[in-house]
This record gives sequence, structure tokens and C-alpha cells, in this order.
Amino acid sequence: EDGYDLWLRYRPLPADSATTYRANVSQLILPDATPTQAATRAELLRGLSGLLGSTPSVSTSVSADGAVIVGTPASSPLIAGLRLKLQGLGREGYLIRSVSVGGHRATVIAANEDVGALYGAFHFLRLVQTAQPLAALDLRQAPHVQLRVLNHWDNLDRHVERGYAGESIWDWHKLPDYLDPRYTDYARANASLGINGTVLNNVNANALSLTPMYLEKAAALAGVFRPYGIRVYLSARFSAPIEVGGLKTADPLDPQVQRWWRDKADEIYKVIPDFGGFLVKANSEGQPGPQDYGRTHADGANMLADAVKPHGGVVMWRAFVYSHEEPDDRAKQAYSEFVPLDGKFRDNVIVQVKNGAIDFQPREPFHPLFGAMPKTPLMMEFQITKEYLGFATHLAYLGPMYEETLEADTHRRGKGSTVAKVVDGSLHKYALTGMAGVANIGSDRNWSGSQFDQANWYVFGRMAWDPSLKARPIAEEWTRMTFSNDADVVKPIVEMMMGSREAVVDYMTPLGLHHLMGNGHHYGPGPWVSGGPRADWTSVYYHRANRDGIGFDRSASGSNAVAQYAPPVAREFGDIKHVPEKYLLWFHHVPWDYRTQSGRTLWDELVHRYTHGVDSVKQMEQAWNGLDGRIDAERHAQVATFLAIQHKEAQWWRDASIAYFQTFSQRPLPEGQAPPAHSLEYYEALSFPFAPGN
Ligand code: BDP
Repeated sequence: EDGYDLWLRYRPLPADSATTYRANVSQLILPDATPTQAATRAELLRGLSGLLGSTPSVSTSVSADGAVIVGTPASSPLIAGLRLKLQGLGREGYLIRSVSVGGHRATVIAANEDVGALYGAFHFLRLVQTAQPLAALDLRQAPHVQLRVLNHWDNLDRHVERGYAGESIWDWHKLPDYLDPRYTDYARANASLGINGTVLNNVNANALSLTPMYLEKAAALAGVFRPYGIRVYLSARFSAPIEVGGLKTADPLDPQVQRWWRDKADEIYKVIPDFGGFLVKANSEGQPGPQDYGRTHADGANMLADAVKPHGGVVMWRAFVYSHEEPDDRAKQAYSEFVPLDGKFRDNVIVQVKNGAIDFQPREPFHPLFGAMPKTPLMMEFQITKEYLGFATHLAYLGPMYEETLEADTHRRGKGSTVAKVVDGSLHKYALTGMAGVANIGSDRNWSGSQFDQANWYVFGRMAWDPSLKARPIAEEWTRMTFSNDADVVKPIVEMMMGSREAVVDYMTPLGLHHLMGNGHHYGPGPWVSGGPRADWTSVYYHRANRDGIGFDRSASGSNAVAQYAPPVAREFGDIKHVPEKYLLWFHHVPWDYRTQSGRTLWDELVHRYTHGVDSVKQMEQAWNGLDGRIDAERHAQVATFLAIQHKEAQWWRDASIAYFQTFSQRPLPEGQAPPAHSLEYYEALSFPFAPGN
């Protein structure tokens, strides 16, 4: 096994449980008149025959116990006859219920629309895959978030920005004629999680994506995805009217520019009738945008929104901006630019906000924009690809990180105003809701660059469906589907996964440190990075270590970034006595001898955390080695090798960081702590011209 099958492996269940399940899945009754119905039928047949060792028969009526009836009232007379309560499930929701039909036990998977039945079928398969009882089912599910989208940072030359899993899976050259079967498997995997949108190209966009040749290619992909309920979106380069339209300006208030985008939208919808809309990175890191013409983000977003509005499209406008306007603290920039625009966006615009205010660091406090724009829908942007968490070789399950952000309390409408409630729209009654994940998918056989990075795609999708879900049960679900239902396998793997992100935080950026990675490629430690074109692209800007202490003072005595949070949060974060220790150096400049919660001085605690991170990786290695023989050899060996790489690199992070910070702390290492293996000069001299993902 090489991991290609993801969590949809459908390997045979142990004989005794297969027998039990076969009794509950004796026949399938389901339509296949539409492409989505056909996909649903194909998936159930594939999954159940794989899991149960025999293919259930497909019938038109219930003739025995154990029938599974799938469909909508429109597609299935049987379901229409059952008069199930489908109100409230919307277009994408479903129910799964044990019923009796003509005196026979049966299970019904019912929805209002085909796509709901498809999602229900995947859920049903998951129950079997994870060895859940099917006897008395009564499940109702509807997504809590409307736009559940992957963002591919894929370029037209197939290079993936910050991608660690090979080339782009989109083979633009062979499209639209050759449709790689992988596109269908991609759609199946996404539909199994409820992901319903994909932005095909990089936010650092090439205007060529909007030319007829590439639109035709995008349309071919949309055709593959459509049966699976997935819409295609494109990143739009703001200056496209100049680059591919021959205009002299891209000023959003210029009528010619507006007309160009309207015509472009009409053209796109001719070839992709269900096109989702545009994602835009503007006036950020050198990308063009409305500010080039003295206009605001709202002016820019609204122009595009007007263009797609007649077709039902949306604009996802990114808030990842940091110009030089707030020279004292990059963390404040997005809030300062966007909060004044609250309420100024069209109703088909949603502002896409990264989980934290800097940039996908191993740990960041929640972005202060969440909760601060009640009149503008905000959507979450998580990074699934591990740009700052060890690329694909380090095992870091991101579920706990997503959960930490989603359950953070903004206090904007009193206690309990969590980020999850901003994202699902319930806090501010947003009419539009969304969650985006920067994809970790590439042409590698295992899709994500490592076996365990598949779990990050998985958990993103599950939490996008319902942001109140928790990381641990999702890890367990994934482990059961991906490796085994055997408790002796599930338990150690779930423990490894649940502690893995904290291990990365400890060996890379403990106690609220951030942005300490190597320059440009972001591979390995670079706490010494300084100079260059922008202070806020250096490490010294963020850690501010000196003889007195370390950390970025964002309290009232410093940049006062804490004031961008609601008062109770600002008070907590802004007070060195009350700030959660995990954010200590994010918000405060702290003396080296400051007593931390463990009773150790800050310096000793820092060293302790670095070492603890390395030790946690050692433990993961041991736990994994203990599973030798319980996991198929190919996947076991690959993970073992990657853990060994992670171990080596965790040690590198620890040693380089300690060697560097010791030049400021001027204190000895605490008792029992090994000195760095090499000199600081050695670490500083390492160079990686061909590190992946740039
Ligand atoms: C940073 C990445 C950069 C992206 C940027 C973004 O380093 O490659 O273009 O975010 O989100 O994390 O636009």
C-alpha cells in the first residue's frame, strides 16, 4: 500500500464483523439517473464490496431484511413514501435512519437533493469503515458552513507554492483533453468530507488563468467535479484587465475596467455555468490591487462582486495584508485596514482571514478580525500544507491547532462568542459563511507528501463541515479508516497525533515565539535572520531578544496590538500575569529570569521546552516502531523514515535556537541539558538553495 487510497481504502473487514454488516447491507435500492446518483451508487458498491467481501445486490424494492435505501423524495418513490422529515437539512444535508419497510429492517439515507444523498452515502460507509453499529441509526447532518473550499497555490507550470507533495495535480498541458483518473479520486475524497469548492490556482495569480485557453481547461475539471458537488473557483489577478485585456488601467472605478470584468464573468459562466467565483489576494506582498489607484479593498472587491453577481458567484477577498502603514507591528495591519470597511462590501463578498494575524505559524493567537466585523461575512483560512510546521516530513496533526483557533473566545458578544460562531455565521447572523484550507495536495502517490499529512486534509474537511467538531475523535476516525480498527493500533496512533503539533511548537517556537524560520524557503531554524528589504520579513523583528529578555511587547507599553481584541481578551493577553503561557512571548518582552509557571526561569523554561519537543519526537518514533508488523510494510517504513528525519531536524531546531538565544541570555544551560551539537556559526552557515516549496 502506498497511501493512494487515502481514507477510502475499503479493505476487507475481519470475517466476523463482515458477517454482521452483511446482514445489514443485503441489498441496495438507489437510483442512478443523474451523474451524482451514479457516483453515489458506484461509491457504495465499491466501498461495501471492498469492506464486506461481496457485492450487495441492487434492487428496486425491499425483499429482505437489511436493505439500504438511498435517494431523495424526487429520485426514490420508496423514500417519498416514507414521509421523512427532511426540512431543515437544506440542499446538502441528509439523514440516516433505521426504519421498517413492509415488515423488513432497512436503513434509509435520504436527502432533499442528490448531493445530500452522496454525502449521506459517504457517512454510511464511514460507519462501516470505523466499525460502528448499524442497528438503530438516527442521524441528521447538515453543514454548518456554506463554502468549504480548498485553495490550491498551484501555478500554471505545475509548481506548487509552499507545496511539499510533488507537482500540481492539475496537468494543465494535457487538459482539457486528458482527464487524469486522479481528478475523480480527488473529487471522491473531497466529497467524502463535504468539501464543495476548489480554487484551482495560486493566490499569487497569473492572469493567463482567465484566458479562453485556460478557462477551457478549468471547465474540463469542473466537469469532473460537478457530480461530486464541487464547484470550481479561480484566483483572479487584479491587474488582469491590463495584462490580458489590453486596458491601460485596472482601476476598479473605471467603467471600462468594470465592463471588462463583467464580460469576463459572462465568458467564464458560458463555459462553467456553476463557476463559484473569485479568490483575490490584492495589495499584499507585491500583488496588484485597488490601492494602486487610491481605492479601497471594498472598491476592488465590489467591482468583482458586481461582475459575478448576476450568475450567483461570490468573491473571497483576502485580508492577508501588511503594508508599511503600521510600522511598529505587522500583526496590526489587517485589522487596521479592514475594520473601517465593515459594512461596505457587497453581499456576495466574503473576507477571508487567516487563523492568526501573522502567517500560519505553529502557534498564533486567533486573528483579532474575528468578531470585529459584524456587518461583513468573514471566512476562515487555515493552512493545510505545513509551510511552517516541518513540511511533509514532520508529523504534525493540525486538528488541535484548528480546534484551538475555532474554540477561542472573541468575547465580542459576551462570553462564548467563539471564532467557530463567527465562522459558522451564528454570532453575527452572516448570510454567507465559509472556510478555506490551503491544500497540501500534489502529484505524489500518497497525495499529501506523507501518510500522516492526509489527516490534515481530512480534519480540515470535517471541521469545515462543522467547526464545533473536536480534533481527537476526528483523529480516531481517520486512523480507523486509514490504518486499522484494532484498538492496539488506534490508541497509540491517536496519542501520537494529538501530541504532535505541540511537539513542533516546542522544538520550533515555544512560549509564543514566532517567525524564526530560515529565509525565503522557510526550511529549518533561522532566528538570526535580519536585514533585507523589510524588517517584518526577519526573525529579529519578532523575537526581539536582547541582554534583558526576549519577546514582542504587544501590550499597552508596546505596540498595543492587544487593543484590537475585545476588552476582556485585551486584558488577559495584555497582562503578563494573566496571558496564557503559550502566548507569553507573542505579547510580552520578558526578562530572562522571569519565573514561569513551572517555577523555572524563562531561560531555563525555554531550553526545557526545546528539549521537550525533541523528546516528544523520540516518543513518537518509539510508539511507531512498536507498531511494526501491525501496519502494512510500505506505509510503516515510510513513516518510520520520516520520523527519523523529524527527529534529526527537531534536534537541529533545538540546538540552533539554544545556541543563538544563549548569546543574549548569557546564562548557562540548566542542569542535565545537553549543549548544542555544533557552534552557532555552523548553524548560521547552513544553506538550502533548493529547499522545496518556495
Ligand atoms: C505566506 C507564504 C506565501 C504566500 C502568502 C499568502 O509564504 O508563499 O503567498 O503566505 O498567503 O505564508 O498570500
